[in-house]
Amino acid sequence: MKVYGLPMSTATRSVLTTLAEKGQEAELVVVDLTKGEQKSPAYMEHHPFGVIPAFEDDDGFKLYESRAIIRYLDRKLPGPSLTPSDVHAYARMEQFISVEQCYFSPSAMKVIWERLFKKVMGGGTPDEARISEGLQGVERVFGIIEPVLGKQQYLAGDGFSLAEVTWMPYMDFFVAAGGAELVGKYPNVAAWWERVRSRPSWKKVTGA
Ligand SMILES: N[C@@H](CCC(=O)N[C@@H](CS)C(=O)NCC(=O)O)C(=O)O
Repeated sequence: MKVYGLPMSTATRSVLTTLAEKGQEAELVVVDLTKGEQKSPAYMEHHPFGVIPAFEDDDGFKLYESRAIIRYLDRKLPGPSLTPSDVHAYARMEQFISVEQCYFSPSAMKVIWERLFKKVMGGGTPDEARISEGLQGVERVFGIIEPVLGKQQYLAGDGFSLAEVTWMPYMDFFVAAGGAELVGKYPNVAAWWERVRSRPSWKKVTGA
């Protein structure tokens, strides 16, 4: 199996975390975003939208979009299932993957981009209005998941699932971008984050 991406990329990290949870390895083919390699014709054979990650299975099957790749890997590979069998827990998992994609990550990324990535990419000084917009969005999301995580250990129920896999990369960068104080205001979210970030899979992926 081959994963085309970068170890620091959020979406690549979801794929690598899924592989680690399943106890599997893939070859990581580095696509250097700083050199614009994601837009090269050779890479766009793997991902027509020119972003990372992309995946290629041993039988030549190609797939792009991290959330599709993680569902495929979970379904196909041996190892513990990251998709609940209970129909309600399954629906909750899908709900919280959607919450991550539609509400959490877009807000968290405003803070992450302005405070962490903008400088590295030579994009100028942080835009405080955008940061505050991002923080408000994250606060709204945390306010919604706080009571959920007061009743259960994980987003879908009592087991770690693909929902966590999609949230973890953005949570990690959000905390690194000064979001720890906000996380600390939500005790159940903070306890959940401690629980998931201490997993061996996450340590392996982040080198922590
Ligand atoms: N929806 C895509 C998003 C992929 C994405 O935005 N990747 C970023 C890195 S995490 C990227 O390649 N950015 C470079 C670019 O936009 O040119 C997925 O989940 O796979």
